[in-house]
Amino acid sequence: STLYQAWLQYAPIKDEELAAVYSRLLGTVVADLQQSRVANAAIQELRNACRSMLGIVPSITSEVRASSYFEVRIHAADAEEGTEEIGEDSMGAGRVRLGAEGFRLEHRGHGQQEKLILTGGSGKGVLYGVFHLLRLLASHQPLTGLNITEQPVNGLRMINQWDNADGSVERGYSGHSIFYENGRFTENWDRVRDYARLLASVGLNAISINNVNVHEIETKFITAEYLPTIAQLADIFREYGITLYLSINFAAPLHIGGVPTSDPLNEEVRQWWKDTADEIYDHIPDFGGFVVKADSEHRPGPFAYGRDHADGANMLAEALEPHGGLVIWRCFVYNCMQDWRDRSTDRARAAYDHFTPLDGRFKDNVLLQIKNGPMDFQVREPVSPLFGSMKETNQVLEFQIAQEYTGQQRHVCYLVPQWKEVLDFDTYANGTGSEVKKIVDGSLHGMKYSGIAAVSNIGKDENWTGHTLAQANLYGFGRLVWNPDMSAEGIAEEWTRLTFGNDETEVAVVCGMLMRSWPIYESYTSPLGVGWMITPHTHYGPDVDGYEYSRWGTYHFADRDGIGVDRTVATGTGYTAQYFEPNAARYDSLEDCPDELLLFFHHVPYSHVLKSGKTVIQHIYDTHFEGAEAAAGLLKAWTSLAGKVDLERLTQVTERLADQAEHAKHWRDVINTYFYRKSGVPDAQGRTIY
Ligand code: BDP
Repeated sequence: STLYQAWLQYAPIKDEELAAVYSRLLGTVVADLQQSRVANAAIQELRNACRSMLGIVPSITSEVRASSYFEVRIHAADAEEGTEEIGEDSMGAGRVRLGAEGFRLEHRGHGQQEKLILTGGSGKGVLYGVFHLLRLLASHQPLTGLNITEQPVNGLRMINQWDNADGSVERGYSGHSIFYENGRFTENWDRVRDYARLLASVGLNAISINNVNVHEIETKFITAEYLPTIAQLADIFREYGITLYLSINFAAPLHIGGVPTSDPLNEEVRQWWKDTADEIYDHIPDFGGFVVKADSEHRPGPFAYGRDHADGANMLAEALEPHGGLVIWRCFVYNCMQDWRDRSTDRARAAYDHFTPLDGRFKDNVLLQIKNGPMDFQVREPVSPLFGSMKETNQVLEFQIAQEYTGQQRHVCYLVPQWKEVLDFDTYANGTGSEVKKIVDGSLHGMKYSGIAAVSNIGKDENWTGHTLAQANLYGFGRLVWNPDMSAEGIAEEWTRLTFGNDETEVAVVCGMLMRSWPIYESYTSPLGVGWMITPHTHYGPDVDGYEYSRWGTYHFADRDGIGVDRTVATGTGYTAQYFEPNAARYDSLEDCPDELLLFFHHVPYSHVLKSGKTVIQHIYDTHFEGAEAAAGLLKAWTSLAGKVDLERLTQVTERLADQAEHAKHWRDVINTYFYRKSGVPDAQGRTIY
């Protein structure tokens, strides 16, 4: 169905002239694929796509017979290293080296004698090149004069599934897991394969298949009982260039290993992990490694034994090292049982306080995975000060595609613009030009391993993501990680064309909706960077004081006089000092702090005047009235597409947008009422607030 096909619709191309040009070029594929399974999967994709878009099935040959053809080859003899020089890059900026994951796509000749040449640095390069070509076809682009070389900017381009063996998905908003059901694997390999295709089509190359909170059954995934099945999964992903990882339970030796402890410095424990790693690699020779959530939100970890995170991570790294495996150690570590009367425990400070003293102590195959912000995937947060602050440690950025705090895929919230702000943020770690994107692509500090990971937003729902428009976030994540310099609009447009077709009105309407959606969501939820104000545990819907007096520590400190968290050095938690200058001074200063983050860093009276010229209280009222109206506007924009979008998707998205419009009013009323009653300040425009 159109829901299921997501952005791989391969809709028939009705423009006959264009279809003829494409068919002439792609009718014959001259291929030298060196038995690469990945490249062969790519060719299979090409054939299926051509059948669907052009009504032809390209023939595959090893020698040139037609006058026009598509030549596909793998260039680098040493594909692993990928050091072969193969020509000018797309910007004409001299010779470039084609890495193993890179490709070059080139059009030569004209008229009846033209050819298209795809060169991959390896089978994976071919795969990415074919998907690139298919994007061009589906968006009806000309191929004449094509001459591009592309390489992924980030090495690790990873998806984290938060799927549990019982079939539930932690923070999943799209139905149950596609991998598990009632404690077993679904063995719906077709669906898994289609997921692999979706991921590969946007260049993702790694997946961890179980929740970071590892429960009883998943703890045993690293044993002979489960490894044969997991090897089958790894095989499916391997065909699409995707490496499989597992989340592990730090206390596994104790729980399933028959060892009386999980102390990372204990010899028996270390040996157990080594033996376990050996066994895993017997089943999955190219196994990626472990994702670890330790000493976080009641998960076990090295702290129980008086050890630190470096001790814990290095023990696992040592076990994986002989096999080339990686340890991806998460930095989401904070005291979730803190006391709001003790400001020194500011949750925002925690990751930096825990990890920076360990810089230089981690083994080479350890990567620290850091959430984009210091809290937890809020609609607006500053960038985590950990980025750039550990110059001798591999760093991976973690985003959340699942919209846990941004409407849970019932509200539309296109997150690529938010992610871009993070990637473009200058940390000043090495002076001007030390953007987060240069830290996580490894270039700033010359790191061996680095990249970007994100929590997936897919499940068993027919359309994968619950809300069809939420597919744009999964698509956008992959594209952005491939090349962080792509624009959010450009990605939105690509996705829209591939997903809904090339009707210009439709493209403009859908892209416009996507681009407005994050600011709209922000405007009717928690204001000025303060975050939260959501229903505890479910994290859906407004509850201003839900976490205010809770030990989980996500406060806004609103009272009758003012609101905001004082994180300054002089009078607050001192969090601002975790940034490099000039960011530290900028955030610390009430005058210089950007409006959108004001309440994250400062506690101010409601009468405080923002840079916008409005008082804080009036800003709250205005944005909430405007936001609710704008949400209704999204519904209106969408319904204007009736007759253009197929009925299935039209109805489905209409329902969600109608829900969102209603829910936005609810948010508006709850937030405005709360602050009106707290502050007693009436709305300057005299609108009704209850
Ligand atoms: C929070 C989620 C929680 C996750 C945790 C994590 O609410 O379910 O387990 O992050 O990242 O956002 O470990």
